Amino acid sequence: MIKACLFDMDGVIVDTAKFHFKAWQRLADSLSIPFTEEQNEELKGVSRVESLEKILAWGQIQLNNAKKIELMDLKNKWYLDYSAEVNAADMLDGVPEFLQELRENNIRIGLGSSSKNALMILEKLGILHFFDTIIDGNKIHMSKPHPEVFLRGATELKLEPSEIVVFEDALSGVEAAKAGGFHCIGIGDAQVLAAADAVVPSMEGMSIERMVSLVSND
Ligand code: B16
Ligand code: MG
Repeated sequence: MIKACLFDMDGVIVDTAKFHFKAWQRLADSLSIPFTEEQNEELKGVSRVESLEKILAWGQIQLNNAKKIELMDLKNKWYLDYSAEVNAADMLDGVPEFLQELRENNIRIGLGSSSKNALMILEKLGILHFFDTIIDGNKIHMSKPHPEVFLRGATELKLEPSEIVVFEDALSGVEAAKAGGFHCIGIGDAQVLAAADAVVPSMEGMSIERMVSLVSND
């Protein structure tokens, strides 16, 4: 019996993943570190600090903490510039209708995002009121693939992971959901997200009936 859904934000609810990519790419360029879309896949769902550490490791660059903080602030400033105009029209296809259907059927809704900007983005989208709980990068200590973000969501909803479906676009997030004992539907590339119970290309056409049928065999 599915009683709640936990949504990742970047790449599931809204296409802000492209702004994270653009901002990290700009930062990598400024450090003359080559940075591909394939490498970016490894940053999805990963915290800001761990993302920077990975990029610096790829470029074999070592920096002190003060410089790392400066670079993270710069990346976040660029991310905020790129996402400044985000509004309801930027929500990924199928998301508003699915949130509405969940609400009408008393299936609870939570956010499980690594982003420290999640609240601000949900506000811009005008969908804050749908959420019974919001767990974001400000509330967790361990980044995905650690299951903390989703386990905290389950605790706040007072439900077991087996009663919850996680929607994720990142391999780190799918791994986090499965490590926590949740059902998980991957949004995106079936090869990248093979660890999910089922993978669909997008949220378009998502419904309670479809969700239940996708996770019914795991
Ligand atoms: P911030 P999600 C994640 O959000 C992004 O996928 C990841 O690319 C980003 O580095 C991370 O949030 C931290 O974001 O810099 O805004 O705190 O996919 O878990 O919703
Ligand atoms: Mg994501």
